[in-house]
Amino acid sequence: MARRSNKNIQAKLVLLGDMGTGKTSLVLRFVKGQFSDYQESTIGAAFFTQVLSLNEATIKFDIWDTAGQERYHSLAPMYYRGAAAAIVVYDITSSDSFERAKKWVQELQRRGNMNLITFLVANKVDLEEKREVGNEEGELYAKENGFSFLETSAKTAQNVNELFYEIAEEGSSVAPDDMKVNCIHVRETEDYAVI
Ligand SMILES: Nc1nc2c(ncn2[C@@H]2O[C@H](COP(=O)(O)OP(=O)(O)O)[C@@H](O)[C@H]2O)c(=O)[nH]1
Ligand SMILES: [Mg+2]
Repeated sequence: MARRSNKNIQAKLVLLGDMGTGKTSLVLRFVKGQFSDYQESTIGAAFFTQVLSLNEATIKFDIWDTAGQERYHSLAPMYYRGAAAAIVVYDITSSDSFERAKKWVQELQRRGNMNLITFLVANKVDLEEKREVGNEEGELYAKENGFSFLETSAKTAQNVNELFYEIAEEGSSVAPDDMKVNCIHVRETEDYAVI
């Protein structure tokens, strides 16, 4: 029986959510293993890449970290259109940021691609004493809307690698077999399949 060769997959990933929820911090924790209490606000959007190796595939993430301010809202479709995965982030110490995350979830459901791998992420769990949004509240909302859910801390690194590994696992499982999935191009092994 022919052995399936190791797959190379390229996946566009977008982070959405209110300003200050920790989107940039999550990306920097994942890409560089760093955290700063004085992270500068993102202007427009920032771009990062990171490669993850799984047993069955190597995934290159093209990560678009958006700014989150309302004035950049009209640019968002440019980032989530054609994306393989979207992470909607809120801050557990801010109910407002949870409300804003719900708006992003609704927007993705209306306008995102049907096969988008979607995560609702409750960040800053290290600030338990300031929590305004309960774990169950986030989890239930995610479940009702077909999103995966994780609580994270960019500060302590809790669940940050897990988040990206889960996305990579999901991405690699859809990449080879379902050619109908939007934006997948499986090419020769040296190239990356774009999902
Ligand atoms: N305590 C704590 N602070 C965080 C965490 N993630 C981000 N921050 C802080 O929250 C602020 C906003 O983070 P930033 O990554 O710029 O948010 P963004 O606007 O969503 O990109 C910064 O001061 C970060 O240091 C976290 O997990 N825990
Ligand atoms: Mg930012």
